Amino acid sequence: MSFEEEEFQLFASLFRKLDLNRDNYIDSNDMKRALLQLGKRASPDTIRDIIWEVDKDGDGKLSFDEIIAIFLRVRANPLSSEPTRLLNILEFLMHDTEERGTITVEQAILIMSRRFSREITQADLHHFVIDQASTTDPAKTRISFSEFLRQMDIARMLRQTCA
Ligand SMILES: [Ca+2]
Ligand SMILES: [Ca+2]
Repeated sequence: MSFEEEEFQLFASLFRKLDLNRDNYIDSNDMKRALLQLGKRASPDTIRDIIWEVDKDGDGKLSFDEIIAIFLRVRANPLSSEPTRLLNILEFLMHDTEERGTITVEQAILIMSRRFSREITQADLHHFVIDQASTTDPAKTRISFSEFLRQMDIARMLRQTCA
């Protein structure tokens, strides 16, 4: 499993950014705001669930260590049934540095390649909803979080059929 220094730094700085009340935890409020940046209005139950899935010590909030732990578990075994809702949110936000609620197709491809330890080739791109990506510049075409989630599902299926 690879965990690149650059990713670790990005995670650390995103964690600091999301931790609005600076208590070194991501709690429901922090998560609510993160989701709003993605254009998602989640119910309190949904937010609690997303946290609960990876809240190892059960205190209802996420420490940096708990987040890194789930990241490493998913990276080690990307096709397992480990929860990925939180990671999808965080990895998207890591690249949405201007807080626009979108990332570029190129960034999405990078996330998918890292998640599934598989290079997403130009030939794969036609499987994705982003048909225009193969014809326009992937560095300039931007996608929403919902679109990103759809593509992560497709990338996972592609990986499964090749595994
Ligand atoms: Ca906090
Ligand atoms: Ca916790």
